[in-house]
Amino acid sequence: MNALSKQRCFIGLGANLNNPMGQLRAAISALAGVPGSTLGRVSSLYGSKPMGPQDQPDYVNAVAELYTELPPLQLLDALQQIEQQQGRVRKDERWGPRTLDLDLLLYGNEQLQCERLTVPHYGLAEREFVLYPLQEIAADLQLPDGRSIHGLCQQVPRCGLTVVAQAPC
Ligand code: A4P
Ligand code: MG
Repeated sequence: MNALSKQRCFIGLGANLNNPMGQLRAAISALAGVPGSTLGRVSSLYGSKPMGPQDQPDYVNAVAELYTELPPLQLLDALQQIEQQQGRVRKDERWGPRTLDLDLLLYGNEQLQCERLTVPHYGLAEREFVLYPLQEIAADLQLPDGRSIHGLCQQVPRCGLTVVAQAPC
């Protein structure tokens, strides 16, 4: 399979435990090593207020572009393996603190729904900590349903989102 047949994907990164900026930097290095894949642009690192329970530290978020020949579930496996390598413990509390969360935001222009995977990611269009980093690295992007990243950013306030480290980190 040649480079032209790779799918353009976007991965959302988030962390709020155990040196979150270091977690994101390590995860970006790990993404560069995913088999059959090439890392593209990486956004700045953004500080964000926690969505969900408020009694947890602020998050650091970013978005990375990845060109891959892996099919969607194999890419999800690779992302979950990186989460595990960086000490991710899945707890029952929804939206609780974590060392590293990797969400598959977009897989080409595909819309996928199965037990393990929903793409586009269900929270993409509402989350400032996803939309603004995505806009930074893909300003002309359109979602599979035709909505533009530019239009979505106009609808979602920044809610205190700030750049804490410039790209590439
Ligand atoms: N899954 C389905 N679709 C996807 C997808 N597109 N990408 C499944 C990744 N995984 C997907 O995920 C649960 C299951 O979702 C996976 O096993 C996979 O098969 P998880 O990572 O184990 O659980 P989670 O992340 O705790 O749940 P959830 O609902 O995905 O949480 P989110 O949406 O990831 O939100 N506040 C700030 N400021 N920044 C953040 O990054 N993140 C969260 C977690 C909460 N608050 C936050 C942030
Ligand atoms: Mg997640």
